[in-house]
Amino acid sequence: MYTLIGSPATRAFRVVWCLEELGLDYEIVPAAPGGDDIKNVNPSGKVPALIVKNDNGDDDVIIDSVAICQYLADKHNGLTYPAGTIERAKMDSFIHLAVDEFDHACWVWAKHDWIYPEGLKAENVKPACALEFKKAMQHLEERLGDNKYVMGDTFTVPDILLGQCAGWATNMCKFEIPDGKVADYFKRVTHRKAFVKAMRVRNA
Ligand SMILES: N[C@@H](CCC(=O)N[C@@H](CS)C(=O)NCC(=O)O)C(=O)O
Repeated sequence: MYTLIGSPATRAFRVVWCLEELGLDYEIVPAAPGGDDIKNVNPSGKVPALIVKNDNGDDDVIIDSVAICQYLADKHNGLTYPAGTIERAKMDSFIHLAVDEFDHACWVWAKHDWIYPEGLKAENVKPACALEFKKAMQHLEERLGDNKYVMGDTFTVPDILLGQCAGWATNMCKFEIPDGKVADYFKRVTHRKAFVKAMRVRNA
């Protein structure tokens, strides 16, 4: 049984989706960013965190959604490839695409839309984020080719990260997903059973 700290409306959703894909048992402590529940385990106050019981029965804590998803994937032997293989390196580079280009554009947009106080919101940052996101869409389209998922027929951790970021991008930032291969890809990942279950958990 894993304990996930963080509301599923945040990046914690990635972990919920990952846990559902792997068929694992978990409970959620729907802690708000910056609150005591998360600050007790992560000094930055950022969610999510995962509490894992170690062999001595003590709690270990993993912070950062990508580290958590990759830990679960490695430990439960799904959604990934063994370390030291070419497939793993290629998969990791898609993780960086998700974090550097997708997550970054949405996160900076959010900071300049509703997170920063008025005096810190800069003009033209949000259109710049929209441009960065558009470029990321082109990069994904080129790298995806005719693949079903980013690594081919196998669904892996970066598909979860990209799928969650696409939801953010369209619902929160109102960025556009181009019709064609990329839109079809996002439809495919968000029609998975585990995604639908994770959405039910999120909306409960
Ligand atoms: N790289 C981290 C980022 C975590 C993060 O920024 N989480 C947001 C909520 S989605 C948060 O807690 N923000 C509060 C803050 O930045 O102070 C991850 O992927 O888990």
